[in-house]
Amino acid sequence: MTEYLYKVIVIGNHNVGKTAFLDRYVNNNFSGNNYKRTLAVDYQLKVVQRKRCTLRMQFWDIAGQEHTKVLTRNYYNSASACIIVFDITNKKTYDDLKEWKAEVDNKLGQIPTLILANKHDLVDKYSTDPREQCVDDMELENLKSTLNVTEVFHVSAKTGYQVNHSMELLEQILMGVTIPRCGAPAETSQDDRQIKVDNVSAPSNSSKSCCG
Ligand SMILES: Nc1nc2c(ncn2[C@@H]2O[C@H](COP(=O)(O)OP(=O)(O)O)[C@@H](O)[C@H]2O)c(=O)[nH]1
Ligand SMILES: [Mg+2]
Repeated sequence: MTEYLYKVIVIGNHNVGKTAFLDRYVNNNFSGNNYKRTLAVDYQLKVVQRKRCTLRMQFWDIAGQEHTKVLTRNYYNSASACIIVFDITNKKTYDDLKEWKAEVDNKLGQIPTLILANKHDLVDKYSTDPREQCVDDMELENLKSTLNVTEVFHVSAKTGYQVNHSMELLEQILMGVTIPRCGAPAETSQDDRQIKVDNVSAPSNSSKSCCG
């Protein structure tokens, strides 16, 4: 059974829910206000079993304070994909998205990137006390072209809303099932970014699934 290891960086301002989102996806857990401030970088590993291979995704979760915005090249090195998280109720975290994206482009060039508008539960129309959404859905949709990202999702780490759905797209991108809008793996050095754990040859073309 072939195993593939991918590095995925998770960035965005402090307090938007990066650690909580990963906790929901990897452990199906949400710890409310008990998340400790991420100090530098935390790691989470998600293993997905497919018919013919195992996909290991190593998530690099950063602190995200303003002063850590300019991260070292080491943090970005050989990342296969990127997730940028913001808080749908906090305009500043939305406005800062373009800086985060520019930082990724600057360090890595175009790689598949998902934007997650987290804390959807707070603006959900079914919420008893809904808060205002800091950006409308049309503008969010436009981010795909204005920031040149692969996809944008509303998510909630708290309720789990669209967490698995958004991460299924990431899994498909990493396995080469879906050719992302930008940074097509076959054209960039995806093979360098895809660390194969056993000695079976790597798929040569990312437009086909490596895992079947
Ligand atoms: N209501 C709500 N709160 C959330 C959600 N995700 C995270 N939080 C809260 O937001 C705060 C910051 O979360 P954390 O994951 O530490 O943010 P990080 O600094 O980006 O890693 C915590 O109090 C979480 O409980 C969410 O989807 N909904
Ligand atoms: Mg954190």
